[in-house]
Amino acid sequence: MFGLFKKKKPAESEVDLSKVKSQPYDNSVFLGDEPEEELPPPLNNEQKVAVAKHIHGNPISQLVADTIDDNPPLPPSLPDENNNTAEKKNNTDNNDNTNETVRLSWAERLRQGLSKSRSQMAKSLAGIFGGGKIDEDLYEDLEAVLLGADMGVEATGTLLQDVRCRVSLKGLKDANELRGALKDALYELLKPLEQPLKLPENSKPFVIMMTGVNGAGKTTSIGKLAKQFQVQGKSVLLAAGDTFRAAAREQLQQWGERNQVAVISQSGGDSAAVCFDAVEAAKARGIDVVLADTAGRLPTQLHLMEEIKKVKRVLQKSLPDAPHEIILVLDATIGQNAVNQVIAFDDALGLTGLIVSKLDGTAKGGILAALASKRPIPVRYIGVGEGIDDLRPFDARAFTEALLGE
Ligand SMILES: Nc1nc2c(ncn2[C@@H]2O[C@H](COP(=O)(O)OP(=O)(O)O)[C@@H](O)[C@H]2O)c(=O)[nH]1
Ligand SMILES: [Mg+2]
Repeated sequence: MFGLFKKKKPAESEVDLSKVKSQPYDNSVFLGDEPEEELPPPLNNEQKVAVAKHIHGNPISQLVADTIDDNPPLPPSLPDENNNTAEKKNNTDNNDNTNETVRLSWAERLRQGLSKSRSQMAKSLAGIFGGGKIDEDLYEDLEAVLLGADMGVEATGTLLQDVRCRVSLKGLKDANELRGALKDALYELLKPLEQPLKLPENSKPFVIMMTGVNGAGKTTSIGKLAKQFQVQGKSVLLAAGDTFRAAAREQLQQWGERNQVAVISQSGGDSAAVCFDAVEAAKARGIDVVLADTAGRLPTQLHLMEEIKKVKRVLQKSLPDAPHEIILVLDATIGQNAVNQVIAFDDALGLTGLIVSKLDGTAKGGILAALASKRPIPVRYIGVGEGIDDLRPFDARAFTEALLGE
Protein backbone atom coordinates (compact mmCIF):
# COMPACT_ATOMS: atom_id res chain seq x y z
CA MET A 1 0.00 0.00 0.00
CA PHE A 2 2.65 2.53 1.08
CA GLY A 3 4.77 1.37 -1.80
CA LEU A 4 2.37 3.38 -3.87
CA PHE A 5 3.88 6.58 -2.60
CA LYS A 6 7.55 5.89 -3.27
CA LYS A 7 9.66 8.43 -5.08
CA LYS A 8 10.51 7.98 -8.72
CA LYS A 9 13.86 6.77 -9.89
CA PRO A 10 16.06 9.67 -11.06
CA ALA A 11 16.51 8.10 -14.48
CA GLU A 12 12.81 8.59 -15.15
CA SER A 13 12.94 12.30 -14.50
CA GLU A 14 14.80 13.15 -17.65
CA VAL A 15 13.08 15.35 -20.17
CA ASP A 16 13.36 14.87 -23.89
CA LEU A 17 12.62 18.42 -25.00
CA SER A 18 12.73 17.62 -28.66
CA LYS A 19 9.73 15.35 -28.22
CA VAL A 20 7.85 17.91 -26.22
CA LYS A 21 8.55 20.58 -28.76
CA SER A 22 7.74 18.91 -31.99
CA GLN A 23 4.76 16.73 -31.29
CA PRO A 24 2.14 15.92 -28.73
CA TYR A 25 3.97 15.19 -25.52
CA ASP A 26 5.23 11.65 -25.09
CA ASN A 27 4.21 10.85 -21.58
CA SER A 28 6.43 7.82 -21.40
CA VAL A 29 8.95 10.31 -20.06
CA PHE A 30 8.10 11.67 -16.65
CA LEU A 31 9.37 14.95 -15.43
CA GLY A 32 10.94 16.47 -12.34
CA ASP A 33 10.91 15.38 -8.73
CA GLU A 34 7.59 14.40 -7.29
CA PRO A 35 6.35 15.30 -3.88
CA GLU A 36 7.06 12.33 -1.67
CA GLU A 37 3.74 11.80 0.01
CA GLU A 38 1.12 12.93 -2.37
CA LEU A 39 1.86 11.23 -5.66
CA PRO A 40 1.64 7.62 -6.62
CA PRO A 41 4.71 6.19 -8.34
CA PRO A 42 5.25 6.54 -12.04
CA LEU A 43 3.35 3.98 -13.98
CA ASN A 44 5.26 1.19 -15.62
CA ASN A 45 5.89 1.36 -19.33
CA GLU A 46 2.83 -0.63 -20.26
CA GLN A 47 0.61 1.72 -18.37
CA LYS A 48 2.00 4.86 -19.87
CA VAL A 49 0.45 6.28 -22.96
CA ALA A 50 2.48 7.96 -25.64
CA VAL A 51 -0.22 10.17 -26.99
CA ALA A 52 1.32 10.96 -30.33
CA LYS A 53 2.02 7.35 -31.15
CA HIS A 54 -1.47 6.32 -30.29
CA ILE A 55 -3.11 8.95 -32.38
CA HIS A 56 -0.86 8.68 -35.38
CA GLY A 57 -0.05 4.99 -35.15
CA ASN A 58 -2.35 2.61 -33.33
CA PRO A 59 -5.85 3.83 -32.73
CA ILE A 60 -6.08 4.60 -29.06
CA SER A 61 -9.44 2.85 -28.95
CA GLN A 62 -7.67 -0.47 -29.50
CA LEU A 63 -5.22 0.14 -26.74
CA VAL A 64 -7.73 1.15 -24.13
CA ALA A 65 -10.83 -0.66 -25.38
CA ASP A 66 -10.96 -2.82 -22.28
CA THR A 67 -11.39 0.13 -20.02
CA ILE A 68 -13.78 2.30 -22.03
CA ASP A 69 -17.00 2.43 -20.10
CA ASP A 70 -18.71 5.32 -21.76
CA ASN A 71 -18.31 7.55 -24.76
CA PRO A 72 -18.00 11.23 -24.16
CA PRO A 73 -18.62 13.16 -27.37
CA LEU A 74 -15.70 14.04 -29.60
CA PRO A 75 -15.15 17.61 -30.69
CA PRO A 76 -17.64 18.80 -33.29
CA SER A 77 -16.17 19.67 -36.67
CA LEU A 78 -15.13 23.19 -37.38
CA PRO A 79 -16.94 24.88 -40.25
CA ASP A 80 -13.93 24.48 -42.55
CA GLU A 81 -13.69 20.79 -41.70
CA ASN A 82 -17.22 20.16 -42.88
CA ASN A 83 -17.07 17.19 -45.23
CA ASN A 84 -20.65 16.96 -46.35
CA THR A 85 -20.63 16.01 -50.06
CA ALA A 86 -24.12 17.30 -50.72
CA GLU A 87 -23.00 20.65 -49.48
CA LYS A 88 -19.84 20.51 -51.56
CA LYS A 89 -21.83 20.74 -54.80
CA ASN A 90 -22.37 24.39 -54.36
CA ASN A 91 -18.96 25.12 -53.14
CA THR A 92 -18.78 28.83 -53.63
CA ASP A 93 -22.20 29.49 -52.20
CA ASN A 94 -21.47 27.28 -49.26
CA ASN A 95 -18.16 28.91 -48.55
CA ASP A 96 -20.00 32.18 -48.50
CA ASN A 97 -22.58 30.71 -46.14
CA THR A 98 -19.92 29.23 -43.90
CA ASN A 99 -18.03 32.47 -43.81
CA GLU A 100 -21.30 34.21 -43.08
CA THR A 101 -21.80 31.94 -40.08
CA VAL A 102 -18.25 32.49 -38.92
CA ARG A 103 -18.66 36.22 -39.36
CA LEU A 104 -21.70 36.32 -37.11
CA SER A 105 -20.78 38.82 -34.47
CA TRP A 106 -20.68 37.68 -30.90
CA ALA A 107 -23.74 39.82 -30.13
CA GLU A 108 -25.68 37.89 -32.78
CA ARG A 109 -24.41 34.52 -31.55
CA LEU A 110 -25.32 35.47 -28.03
CA ARG A 111 -28.79 36.54 -29.12
CA GLN A 112 -29.20 33.28 -31.00
CA GLY A 113 -27.84 31.28 -28.08
CA LEU A 114 -30.12 32.93 -25.56
CA SER A 115 -33.17 32.75 -27.79
CA LYS A 116 -34.93 30.15 -25.62
CA SER A 117 -34.51 32.20 -22.48
CA ARG A 118 -35.37 35.42 -24.28
CA SER A 119 -38.52 34.14 -25.95
CA GLN A 120 -39.81 32.71 -22.71
CA MET A 121 -39.12 35.98 -20.89
CA ALA A 122 -40.52 38.01 -23.77
CA LYS A 123 -43.74 36.03 -23.76
CA SER A 124 -44.35 36.52 -20.08
CA LEU A 125 -43.10 40.10 -20.03
CA ALA A 126 -45.28 41.10 -22.96
CA GLY A 127 -48.32 41.20 -20.71
CA ILE A 128 -46.49 43.29 -18.15
CA PHE A 129 -44.86 45.82 -20.44
CA GLY A 130 -47.93 45.97 -22.63
CA GLY A 131 -49.19 49.23 -21.22
CA GLY A 132 -51.37 50.30 -18.35
CA LYS A 133 -50.22 51.75 -15.12
CA ILE A 134 -47.59 50.57 -12.72
CA ASP A 135 -49.26 49.12 -9.64
CA GLU A 136 -48.84 46.33 -7.07
CA ASP A 137 -50.51 43.76 -9.32
CA LEU A 138 -47.97 44.50 -11.96
CA TYR A 139 -45.05 44.07 -9.55
CA GLU A 140 -46.55 40.73 -8.52
CA ASP A 141 -46.67 39.63 -12.14
CA LEU A 142 -43.09 40.75 -12.64
CA GLU A 143 -42.04 38.76 -9.59
CA ALA A 144 -43.62 35.62 -11.05
CA VAL A 145 -41.80 36.14 -14.37
CA LEU A 146 -38.41 36.56 -12.72
CA LEU A 147 -38.89 33.49 -10.55
CA GLY A 148 -40.03 31.56 -13.63
CA ALA A 149 -36.78 32.51 -15.39
CA ASP A 150 -34.84 30.74 -12.64
CA MET A 151 -33.49 33.89 -11.06
CA GLY A 152 -34.21 32.57 -7.58
CA VAL A 153 -35.86 34.25 -4.61
CA GLU A 154 -32.97 36.52 -3.56
CA ALA A 155 -32.17 37.89 -7.01
CA THR A 156 -35.87 38.38 -7.72
CA GLY A 157 -36.24 40.36 -4.49
CA THR A 158 -33.17 42.49 -5.27
CA LEU A 159 -34.34 43.19 -8.81
CA LEU A 160 -37.86 44.12 -7.76
CA GLN A 161 -36.58 46.51 -5.13
CA ASP A 162 -34.20 48.09 -7.62
CA VAL A 163 -36.95 48.43 -10.24
CA ARG A 164 -39.25 50.08 -7.67
CA CYS A 165 -36.49 52.59 -6.80
CA ARG A 166 -35.89 53.41 -10.45
CA VAL A 167 -39.61 53.82 -11.07
CA SER A 168 -40.03 56.25 -8.21
CA LEU A 169 -36.78 58.13 -8.88
CA LYS A 170 -37.63 58.68 -12.50
CA GLY A 171 -41.30 59.17 -11.81
CA LEU A 172 -42.22 56.42 -14.28
CA LYS A 173 -45.95 55.93 -14.69
CA ASP A 174 -46.35 53.74 -17.69
CA ALA A 175 -45.76 49.99 -17.63
CA ASN A 176 -43.99 50.06 -20.98
CA GLU A 177 -41.25 52.15 -19.36
CA LEU A 178 -40.53 49.27 -17.04
CA ARG A 179 -38.41 47.34 -19.53
CA GLY A 180 -35.59 49.89 -19.35
CA ALA A 181 -35.74 49.89 -15.55
CA LEU A 182 -35.59 46.10 -15.43
CA LYS A 183 -32.69 45.98 -17.90
CA ASP A 184 -30.71 48.49 -15.84
CA ALA A 185 -31.45 46.63 -12.62
CA LEU A 186 -30.38 43.29 -14.09
CA TYR A 187 -27.22 44.83 -15.52
CA GLU A 188 -26.30 46.27 -12.11
CA LEU A 189 -26.83 42.86 -10.52
CA LEU A 190 -24.75 40.98 -13.12
CA LYS A 191 -22.00 43.55 -13.54
CA PRO A 192 -19.84 42.26 -10.63
CA LEU A 193 -19.67 38.87 -12.37
CA GLU A 194 -17.99 40.43 -15.39
CA GLN A 195 -14.32 39.93 -14.65
CA PRO A 196 -12.68 38.49 -17.74
CA LEU A 197 -9.74 36.19 -17.28
CA LYS A 198 -6.50 38.01 -18.00
CA LEU A 199 -3.40 35.92 -18.61
CA PRO A 200 -0.38 37.53 -17.00
CA GLU A 201 2.58 38.36 -19.24
CA ASN A 202 5.33 37.12 -17.01
CA SER A 203 4.14 34.24 -14.86
CA LYS A 204 4.62 30.99 -16.71
CA PRO A 205 2.99 28.60 -16.78
CA PHE A 206 -0.46 29.91 -15.87
CA VAL A 207 -2.28 26.86 -14.56
CA ILE A 208 -6.03 26.57 -14.99
CA MET A 209 -7.82 23.70 -13.30
CA MET A 210 -11.28 22.72 -14.51
CA THR A 211 -13.82 21.11 -12.22
CA GLY A 212 -17.48 20.20 -12.35
CA VAL A 213 -19.94 17.38 -12.64
CA ASN A 214 -19.95 14.89 -15.51
CA GLY A 215 -21.21 16.32 -18.77
CA ALA A 216 -21.02 19.96 -17.65
CA GLY A 217 -18.71 20.84 -20.53
CA LYS A 218 -15.24 20.78 -18.96
CA THR A 219 -13.40 19.00 -21.76
CA THR A 220 -15.20 20.87 -24.51
CA SER A 221 -14.45 24.19 -22.81
CA ILE A 222 -10.77 23.23 -22.53
CA GLY A 223 -10.69 22.52 -26.26
CA LYS A 224 -12.28 25.86 -27.05
CA LEU A 225 -10.02 27.76 -24.67
CA ALA A 226 -6.89 26.08 -26.02
CA LYS A 227 -7.76 27.48 -29.41
CA GLN A 228 -8.54 30.95 -28.07
CA PHE A 229 -5.32 31.18 -26.06
CA GLN A 230 -3.32 30.10 -29.09
CA VAL A 231 -4.96 32.82 -31.15
CA GLN A 232 -3.74 35.24 -28.46
CA GLY A 233 -0.22 33.96 -29.12
CA LYS A 234 0.03 31.78 -26.02
CA SER A 235 1.50 28.30 -25.97
CA VAL A 236 -0.79 25.74 -24.36
CA LEU A 237 -0.46 22.31 -22.78
CA LEU A 238 -3.38 20.09 -21.80
CA ALA A 239 -3.47 17.69 -18.85
CA ALA A 240 -5.82 14.73 -19.25
CA GLY A 241 -6.70 14.65 -15.56
CA ASP A 242 -9.97 12.77 -16.08
CA THR A 243 -8.31 9.45 -15.41
CA PHE A 244 -11.55 7.69 -14.51
CA ARG A 245 -12.65 7.24 -18.09
CA ALA A 246 -10.39 6.16 -20.92
CA ALA A 247 -12.78 7.71 -23.42
CA ALA A 248 -12.47 11.06 -21.66
CA ARG A 249 -8.73 10.95 -22.30
CA GLU A 250 -9.32 10.18 -25.94
CA GLN A 251 -11.74 13.09 -26.18
CA LEU A 252 -9.12 15.51 -24.84
CA GLN A 253 -6.50 14.08 -27.13
CA GLN A 254 -8.75 14.78 -30.10
CA TRP A 255 -8.98 18.39 -29.03
CA GLY A 256 -5.21 18.44 -28.56
CA GLU A 257 -4.61 17.06 -32.01
CA ARG A 258 -7.00 19.46 -33.61
CA ASN A 259 -5.32 22.44 -31.93
CA GLN A 260 -1.80 21.02 -32.38
CA VAL A 261 -1.39 21.13 -28.65
CA ALA A 262 0.48 18.59 -26.53
CA VAL A 263 -1.60 16.48 -24.14
CA ILE A 264 -0.12 14.91 -21.02
CA SER A 265 -1.92 11.71 -20.27
CA GLN A 266 -1.63 8.32 -18.61
CA SER A 267 -3.69 5.21 -19.07
CA GLY A 268 -5.40 4.97 -15.72
CA GLY A 269 -3.43 6.27 -12.80
CA ASP A 270 -3.88 9.29 -10.69
CA SER A 271 -5.37 12.61 -11.72
CA ALA A 272 -3.01 14.55 -9.47
CA ALA A 273 0.02 12.80 -10.99
CA VAL A 274 -1.06 13.68 -14.53
CA CYS A 275 -1.62 17.31 -13.61
CA PHE A 276 1.71 17.44 -11.76
CA ASP A 277 3.54 16.04 -14.77
CA ALA A 278 1.83 18.54 -17.02
CA VAL A 279 3.00 21.49 -14.94
CA GLU A 280 6.54 20.07 -14.79
CA ALA A 281 6.50 19.69 -18.58
CA ALA A 282 5.18 23.22 -18.99
CA LYS A 283 7.94 24.61 -16.76
CA ALA A 284 10.58 22.74 -18.72
CA ARG A 285 9.19 23.97 -22.04
CA GLY A 286 8.34 27.54 -21.07
CA ILE A 287 4.68 26.93 -21.90
CA ASP A 288 2.32 29.82 -21.15
CA VAL A 289 -0.88 28.04 -20.13
CA VAL A 290 -1.71 24.62 -18.70
CA LEU A 291 -5.34 23.58 -18.91
CA ALA A 292 -6.00 20.70 -16.52
CA ASP A 293 -9.05 18.54 -17.09
CA THR A 294 -10.44 16.57 -14.15
CA ALA A 295 -13.01 13.82 -13.74
CA GLY A 296 -16.62 14.81 -13.19
CA ARG A 297 -17.88 14.57 -9.63
CA LEU A 298 -20.91 15.52 -7.62
CA PRO A 299 -20.27 17.64 -4.55
CA THR A 300 -22.05 14.93 -2.55
CA GLN A 301 -19.38 12.37 -3.52
CA LEU A 302 -17.14 13.18 -0.61
CA HIS A 303 -14.25 10.89 -1.53
CA LEU A 304 -14.13 12.46 -5.00
CA MET A 305 -14.22 15.93 -3.51
CA GLU A 306 -11.21 14.93 -1.41
CA GLU A 307 -9.51 13.74 -4.58
CA ILE A 308 -9.99 17.07 -6.33
CA LYS A 309 -8.58 18.88 -3.30
CA LYS A 310 -5.56 16.63 -3.63
CA VAL A 311 -5.12 17.63 -7.28
CA LYS A 312 -4.98 21.25 -6.12
CA ARG A 313 -2.44 20.48 -3.35
CA VAL A 314 -0.23 18.48 -5.69
CA LEU A 315 -0.25 21.24 -8.30
CA GLN A 316 1.01 23.58 -5.58
CA LYS A 317 3.96 21.25 -5.03
CA SER A 318 5.06 21.74 -8.59
CA LEU A 319 4.39 25.47 -8.60
CA PRO A 320 3.57 27.18 -5.28
CA ASP A 321 1.06 29.68 -6.66
CA ALA A 322 -0.68 27.12 -8.89
CA PRO A 323 -3.42 26.55 -9.75
CA HIS A 324 -3.78 30.21 -10.66
CA GLU A 325 -7.34 29.70 -11.70
CA ILE A 326 -9.85 27.13 -10.45
CA ILE A 327 -12.86 27.12 -12.70
CA LEU A 328 -16.15 25.37 -12.09
CA VAL A 329 -17.92 24.53 -15.33
CA LEU A 330 -21.66 24.76 -14.80
CA ASP A 331 -24.34 23.38 -17.06
CA ALA A 332 -26.94 26.17 -17.22
CA THR A 333 -29.72 23.70 -18.00
CA ILE A 334 -29.74 22.46 -14.41
CA GLY A 335 -31.20 25.76 -13.21
CA GLN A 336 -31.21 26.41 -9.46
CA ASN A 337 -29.06 23.35 -8.76
CA ALA A 338 -26.20 25.34 -10.22
CA VAL A 339 -26.23 27.55 -7.13
CA ASN A 340 -25.77 24.56 -4.83
CA GLN A 341 -22.94 23.26 -6.99
CA VAL A 342 -21.13 26.58 -6.90
CA ILE A 343 -21.39 26.80 -3.13
CA ALA A 344 -20.17 23.23 -2.61
CA PHE A 345 -17.21 23.46 -5.03
CA ASP A 346 -16.29 26.92 -3.78
CA ASP A 347 -16.27 25.76 -0.17
CA ALA A 348 -14.08 22.79 -1.10
CA LEU A 349 -11.64 24.43 -3.49
CA GLY A 350 -11.95 28.21 -3.39
CA LEU A 351 -13.16 28.85 -6.92
CA THR A 352 -11.73 31.78 -8.84
CA GLY A 353 -14.09 31.63 -11.78
CA LEU A 354 -17.03 30.00 -13.49
CA ILE A 355 -17.83 28.90 -17.00
CA VAL A 356 -21.56 28.72 -17.56
CA SER A 357 -22.13 26.39 -20.49
CA LYS A 358 -25.15 25.37 -22.56
CA LEU A 359 -27.04 28.63 -22.19
CA ASP A 360 -28.32 27.87 -25.68
CA GLY A 361 -30.07 24.72 -24.54
CA THR A 362 -32.22 26.26 -21.85
CA ALA A 363 -34.76 28.90 -20.98
CA LYS A 364 -33.04 29.21 -17.59
CA GLY A 365 -30.67 32.03 -18.53
CA GLY A 366 -31.78 33.83 -15.38
CA ILE A 367 -29.56 31.49 -13.41
CA LEU A 368 -26.75 34.03 -13.66
CA ALA A 369 -28.81 36.46 -11.59
CA ALA A 370 -29.25 33.77 -8.93
CA LEU A 371 -25.49 33.17 -8.91
CA ALA A 372 -24.82 36.90 -8.60
CA SER A 373 -27.03 37.04 -5.51
CA LYS A 374 -25.95 33.86 -3.77
CA ARG A 375 -22.24 33.42 -4.54
CA PRO A 376 -20.90 36.10 -6.89
CA ILE A 377 -17.90 34.32 -8.36
CA PRO A 378 -16.59 35.86 -11.60
CA VAL A 379 -18.16 34.32 -14.67
CA ARG A 380 -15.08 34.07 -16.87
CA TYR A 381 -16.86 32.65 -19.92
CA ILE A 382 -20.27 31.63 -21.09
CA GLY A 383 -21.04 28.92 -23.62
CA VAL A 384 -23.91 29.26 -26.06
CA GLY A 385 -23.22 26.34 -28.39
CA GLU A 386 -20.90 23.51 -29.29
CA GLY A 387 -18.89 25.47 -31.85
CA ILE A 388 -15.37 26.56 -31.09
CA ASP A 389 -16.42 30.22 -31.12
CA ASP A 390 -19.42 29.69 -28.90
CA LEU A 391 -17.48 30.22 -25.70
CA ARG A 392 -16.75 33.85 -24.94
CA PRO A 393 -15.93 36.11 -22.02
CA PHE A 394 -19.01 37.15 -20.07
CA ASP A 395 -20.21 40.65 -20.87
CA ALA A 396 -22.99 41.76 -18.52
CA ARG A 397 -24.37 44.43 -20.86
CA ALA A 398 -24.45 42.18 -23.92
CA PHE A 399 -25.99 39.38 -21.86
CA THR A 400 -28.72 41.64 -20.46
CA GLU A 401 -29.51 42.96 -23.93
CA ALA A 402 -29.67 39.44 -25.36
CA LEU A 403 -31.95 38.27 -22.55
CA LEU A 404 -34.30 41.24 -22.28
CA GLY A 405 -33.93 42.79 -25.71
CA GLU A 406 -37.15 43.45 -27.57
N1 LIG B 1 -25.34 23.12 -26.71
C1 LIG B 1 -24.20 23.17 -26.03
N2 LIG B 1 -23.55 22.03 -25.77
C2 LIG B 1 -22.40 22.10 -25.07
C3 LIG B 1 -21.86 23.32 -24.60
N3 LIG B 1 -20.71 23.06 -23.93
C4 LIG B 1 -20.54 21.72 -23.97
N4 LIG B 1 -21.55 21.15 -24.66
C5 LIG B 1 -21.78 19.71 -24.93
O1 LIG B 1 -21.98 19.03 -23.70
C6 LIG B 1 -21.54 17.70 -23.81
C7 LIG B 1 -20.64 17.31 -22.63
O2 LIG B 1 -19.45 18.06 -22.71
P1 LIG B 1 -18.07 17.54 -22.11
O3 LIG B 1 -17.06 18.60 -22.40
O4 LIG B 1 -17.76 16.17 -22.56
O5 LIG B 1 -18.40 17.52 -20.54
P2 LIG B 1 -17.45 17.08 -19.33
O6 LIG B 1 -17.92 15.74 -18.89
O7 LIG B 1 -17.69 18.12 -18.26
O8 LIG B 1 -16.04 17.09 -19.80
C8 LIG B 1 -20.87 17.60 -25.18
O9 LIG B 1 -21.79 17.05 -26.09
C9 LIG B 1 -20.58 19.04 -25.55
O10 LIG B 1 -20.53 19.24 -26.94
C10 LIG B 1 -22.59 24.54 -24.89
O11 LIG B 1 -22.23 25.66 -24.51
N5 LIG B 1 -23.75 24.39 -25.61
MG1 LIG C 1 -14.69 15.55 -19.75
